[in-house]
Amino acid sequence: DKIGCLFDLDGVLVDTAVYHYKAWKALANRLGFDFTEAQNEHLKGVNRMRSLEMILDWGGVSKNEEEQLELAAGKNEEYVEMISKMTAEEVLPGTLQLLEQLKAAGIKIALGSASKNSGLILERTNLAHYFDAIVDGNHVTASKPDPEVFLKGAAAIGLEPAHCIVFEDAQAGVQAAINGGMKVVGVGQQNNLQGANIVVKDLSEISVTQIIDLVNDKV
Ligand code: G16
Ligand code: MG
Repeated sequence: DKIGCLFDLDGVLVDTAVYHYKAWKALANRLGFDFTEAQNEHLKGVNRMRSLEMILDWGGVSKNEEEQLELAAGKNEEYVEMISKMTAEEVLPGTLQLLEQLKAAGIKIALGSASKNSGLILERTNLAHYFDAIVDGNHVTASKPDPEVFLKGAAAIGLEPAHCIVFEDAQAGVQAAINGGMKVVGVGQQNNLQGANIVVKDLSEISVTQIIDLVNDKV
């Protein structure tokens, strides 16, 4: 049977968390409070407006909806300026090899990201051509751990969720995959990836054979 791979973007294929962090920190500082890297961890996989709400909450600052939209737009402008300078060298270890091997094996590849900037990031890092489908923050309404982004990804490549495997670096994303009835490879550290079927440090640690076995329940 055909199988498909659904990739999260930030933290799995590239590390954009550092750019999100810089832009959010600048916003917090303008509002008169600080924002730490530990707090930034909690924003991984969380969409833009929800991230802003959490940051304002941590800073004890309240803003109305119009002000929130303006703040989010300002942060995004700064973030886009940074990611516009990204290069293919920022692709995380093992990514190209795995994507090449999946293509060669006839396995479908889709993106399942919360980001509304995924198109720009994939173009800048030369990854766009590997994808049979892209589902990102522009196509979904519910944030991870809701499975919407991955269910739409599976549908876009014409496969049942049970025939798909998700690659995620965030707990909310692992949960989204489980909620959608998919297998999950956690990328990063075990303690942030509860419920993942396998955890790897990066994509260099997983092979196409392991992926096929996992989807076929041989692991
Ligand atoms: C990414 C990041 C999140 C970010 C979200 C929305 O998700 O992990 O920190 O808040 O996208 O990004 P944007 O502001 O560009 O729409 P993922 O799902 O790729 O890990
Ligand atoms: Mg992520």
